[in-house]
Amino acid sequence: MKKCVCLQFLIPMLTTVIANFSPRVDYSGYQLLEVDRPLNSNQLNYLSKKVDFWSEPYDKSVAFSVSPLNRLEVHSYLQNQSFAYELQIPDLQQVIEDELIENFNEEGYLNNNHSVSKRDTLWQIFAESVQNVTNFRRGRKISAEDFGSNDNAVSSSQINEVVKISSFMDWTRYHRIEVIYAWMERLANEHRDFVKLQRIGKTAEGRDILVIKIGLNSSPRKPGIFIEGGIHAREWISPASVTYLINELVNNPSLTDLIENLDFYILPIMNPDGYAYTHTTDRMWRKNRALDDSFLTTLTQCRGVDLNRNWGYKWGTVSLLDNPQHGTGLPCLETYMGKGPFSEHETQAVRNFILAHPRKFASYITFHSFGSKIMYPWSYANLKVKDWKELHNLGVHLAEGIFEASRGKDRYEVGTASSIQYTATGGSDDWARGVANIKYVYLIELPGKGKGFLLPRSWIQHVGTTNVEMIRRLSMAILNRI
Ligand code: 0X9
Ligand code: ZN
Repeated sequence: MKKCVCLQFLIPMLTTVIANFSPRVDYSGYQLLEVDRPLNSNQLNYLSKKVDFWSEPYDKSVAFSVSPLNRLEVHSYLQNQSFAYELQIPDLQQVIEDELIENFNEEGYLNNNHSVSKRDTLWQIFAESVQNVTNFRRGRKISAEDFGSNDNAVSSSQINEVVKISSFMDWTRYHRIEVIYAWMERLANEHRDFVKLQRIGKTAEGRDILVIKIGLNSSPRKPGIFIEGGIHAREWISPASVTYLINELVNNPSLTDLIENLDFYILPIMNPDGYAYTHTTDRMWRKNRALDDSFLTTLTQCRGVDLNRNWGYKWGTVSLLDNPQHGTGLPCLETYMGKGPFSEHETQAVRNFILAHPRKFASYITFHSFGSKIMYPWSYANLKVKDWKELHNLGVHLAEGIFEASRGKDRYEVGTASSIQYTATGGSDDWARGVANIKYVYLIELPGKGKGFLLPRSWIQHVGTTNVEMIRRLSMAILNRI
């Protein structure tokens, strides 16, 4: 469960501001611990006041972070309760900073000599210029010559920036949204015959919500697959593996069959504001960054809606006494469901795109992290869809594909949310089945490898490859059944 014990977020924020006036949230001294068995209700009761759960407390193993304030107490409690537990990350801040430096460095633009705050400033300037260019040139070719010298809206040096920034894209590190967007722009321009970029909406902070369509001789008669990633900001492996998939579909000739027979609609970053915020300010942020006008939000000024609690199917069927992980009306918690169903730009954009689309999608896949799981509806309650056996068997077939492609390293569990994780309302998966009536709906929890949301970048290619195998199997199954 990724619920917020808000003090835990408030304290690092305040320490940061006081200590060095940096806007970044500081997780110095925070640890990631993992216990080897599920908690009983007393243990859960005690620990939920002291830690922030990163995984479901009733799971086979339970991961949580603990602040420097509660560290000693929690360690001795675990020892007294005879838990065998692992210290997975001794200092979150260290990992976050290493990750930041690595992500900046090899981009070659911001060299090693700059401090983090200097890099942030440089990046800001860079980002603005990318935004200008992409706003201006949507649908046009990225090359300085194409714009002509009398175009005042953007300068050729700005265009060169976009060309440059798009070339940073790879799968050895976690990239900023500007790099990913510039790369998507370039891809669409380089492969105009079968790749199309579409802006399906804008976020509260004005970022584009971008869907890339990949399909040869595309037509509504071909089955369509909709894939969404990055709905939760801190789950960085999701956009990384979804962009890996985009790259393979476009550039790997052995997948030509797939794009000849199916059309893929891929939204790699469903929560652009949240994703950007995890790079600039708080690595552990989950929600979007909206500030709604509900009474409680106005009172508390707490930002962000959990976009996976905001969809309009069985939205808000929770009570205040329920565990907040199901969805909550409290804006300061991490699973705030918003002031109403589809109150958010991001969920509206995807809903409108899917409902207005001339085709009926055969499949809807949403990528999250972490936990190595494949889940099919329903998620809002302990119920199954009527054709659940079919979804289950296909899920097992996908999990086997991942197992083989990972050479035995990754074993995914398959089931409904209530049987292998926890129930929650207002998820995109339930809406895709319940309202859009899409048959093959799966929510994938990618692996955390003991590090949870801070999966080291050295795993990106591994997860990317196993994921491609999963999507290949899914596509073949759909083609055989339709
Ligand atoms: O809580 C979630 O939204 C998902 N887990 S995550 O750790 N990535 O946040 C699981 C959602 C299961 N599906 C739904 N509840 N709809
Ligand atoms: Zn998630």
